This record gives sequence, C-alpha cells and structure tokens, in this order.
Amino acid sequence: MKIARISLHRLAMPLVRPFETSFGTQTERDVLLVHVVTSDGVEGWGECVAGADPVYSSEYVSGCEHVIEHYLAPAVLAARDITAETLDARLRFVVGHRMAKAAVEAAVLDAQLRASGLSFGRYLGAARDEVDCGVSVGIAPSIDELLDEVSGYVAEGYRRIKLKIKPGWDLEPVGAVRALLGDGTLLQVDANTAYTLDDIDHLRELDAFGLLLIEQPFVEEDIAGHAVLAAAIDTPVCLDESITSAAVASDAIERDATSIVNVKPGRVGGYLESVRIHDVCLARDVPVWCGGMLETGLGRAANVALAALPGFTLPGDTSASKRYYADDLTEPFELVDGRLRVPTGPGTGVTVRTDLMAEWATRPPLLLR
Ligand code: OSB
Ligand code: MG
Repeated sequence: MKIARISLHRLAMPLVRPFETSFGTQTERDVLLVHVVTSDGVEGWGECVAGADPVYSSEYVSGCEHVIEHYLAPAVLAARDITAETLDARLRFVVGHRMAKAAVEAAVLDAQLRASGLSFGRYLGAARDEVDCGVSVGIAPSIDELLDEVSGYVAEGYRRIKLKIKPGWDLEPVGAVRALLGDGTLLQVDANTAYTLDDIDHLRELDAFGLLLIEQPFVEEDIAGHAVLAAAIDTPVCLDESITSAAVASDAIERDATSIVNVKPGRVGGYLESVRIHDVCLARDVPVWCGGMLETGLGRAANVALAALPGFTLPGDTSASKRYYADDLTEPFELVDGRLRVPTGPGTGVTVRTDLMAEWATRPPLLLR
C-alpha cells in the first residue's frame, strides 16, 4: 500500500460534564485526527488520544501534531510500500511519542482493512460480537453529586463502576458508593499516580470495600513501588500509565507489580502492540481490560474491537457515546444490556461525520503529501 496524502485535523468537542481526575479537570476534548488516502483512493482515519496538556503522560496533543507533521507523516509518505505491520520499523527512528504513532497506525490500519474488506475486530482477533462495559466516574463536587451520577450509570446498565480517587477524595466516596451499590457490583478505583509509598497504610483501608482493583496509585516509572504495595494490600494493583509496551507489561507482571493490566492503544503505540500485551497477559493468566481516553466514536470503535479479544475478561472503560458527547463524531455507540456491539464493517466500521468535524474545527486541516 502506498500512502499518497495525509491530513491532520484539530477539533474541540465539549464533554457532557466536566471530567475531574487527580491531575486536573477537563471540560472538552482537543481532538487530533489523522486522515490518510492511499494511491488507490482508499481512506483511513485515526484518532490521537493525547490530552491538551502533558499531565496524564508526557505526550500532549500539540506535541503529537508536531511530531506527526515533521517526522512520522514524512516517513510514511516517503515509503513506497507501507502496511500497519511494517509501520513500527519505519517509525522506530523516533523515540517514544507512542500516542502520535498510535494515531498514525490506526489511520494506516483503517485504510488497509477497508481496502481488503476486513473489520478491526476480525483483524485483531475478536472472539465476541459485543463487549461488557464499565464507566469511569470523575471526582465530584460532593458525595451526594457522586452518588447521583453513579446511580444514573447503574440505571443505564453499566457492568462496572470506576471511581477516580486522590488524597482527600478516597475512603469516604468509595465507602459511600460501595454502600449504594451493595456487594454484588464490580467497583474499582483509579488514582492516576496521586499517591506515594508513604500512603501504603492509608491505601490498605480500601481493602474494606471489596474493590476489583486499584489503578496506578504511584508514578509511571515506579514499578518497584507498585510491587511493594501489591505485597502489602489485598486489593489487586492494576497498572495503567506504567505499561508503555509489551516488554514493560511482561516485566511488571514478572515483578508482581501488577496482577491485572489496563490496555490503552494510544499509551502503548497502537493496536498491534496492544494485541502483543494481550498475548503476554493471556499466556500468564493475567486479566486485561480496555482503558479509555474519552475517545470519540472513531477511537471507541477500534477499542471495542480490541476489547472483544479473549483475554479481555473484565469490563472496559468503553462507555456509550452519550457518557461523553451530546453528538459523537461517528454514528453513536449505544449501551444495550451493559454492552456495546463490536462494529462489523470494513476498517473501524464507523464513518467520521465530516460535516461535524468541519463545524468543530479549531483550525483548517493541515495537508501533507
Ligand atoms: O486514567 O483511565 C485513565 C481519561 C483520560 C485520561 C486517563 C484516564 C481516563 C479515564 C476515562 O479514566 C476513561 C474513558 O471513559 O474513556
Ligand atoms: Mg487510569
């Protein structure tokens, strides 16, 4: 396959409600889309999941746009023949920048699969036609408002609740939500690196709430600290930010720093590396689940396909479109019995609504050839 043209699109999409985590509050998504056109005129789309600011990871959307414009896109355009499978070798000269690479990979893979009539699900190895869904609930202004929000999601049918926590917003809200849900409902927490080794005794108090897991309590680089924590508490430790590749996943599992793994294609450099992480975990009986980055319908479509692989045994942060956006960028994903259907059409199986894209654009498209 020859990529003849690449365009980069930047749009602002308002969230239906502010999303607060230990690293800040977000009221809209600053979305970067990668569009590729092959020499045969086949199109592919990829979504970049980097945030507006480098606070979840070192990447941020303007940085991704820069590295794609100046390094990744020129390398793709210069290749006489390229596929999703050969892309990693082509782009290896750029160190890191995984979210930028993942967006390019998604666009190339989408075009490749559309050309061959294959869906993301079929290509990645989906074993199911629908996936169990959870929902990630931000830090709320008060416990009452948190309970209202959680009750709404429970009524919609979500199969697992995840609460964002930070020092000062942990035991009390988690206890209140556990009391609301009763013992039968899956409940987990995500600290987004807000704690340190000094907090181990405090984090042990979460054991009282029967949590499925605690996600990323310590900083990204601290695999050793997570191993210490995992040995000291009953709640399973699940790494998110720390898992940047299949090699790191394998190492973290080996060192007992994580007994469950959150897979996010953007964070690990793409869908192909995500499948490799899945395979590493499946071989060791480590459950994986698909994380989210407040994706539009475009990124969601591919994530839902990934979440249908056999090792994804826990509900993902793959929520319905309306949990994020009043209008989605593609046909909306709707929850049925707590599940989303895996798209079956070629490529991602969804269509980017270019009319809405133009309406939400924050600058004209950047055309590269
Ligand atoms: O840590 O999982 C996270 C959103 C943005 C950045 C990081 C995270 C999240 C979420 C939301 O928790 C997941 C989603 O619903 O897309
Ligand atoms: Mg997380």
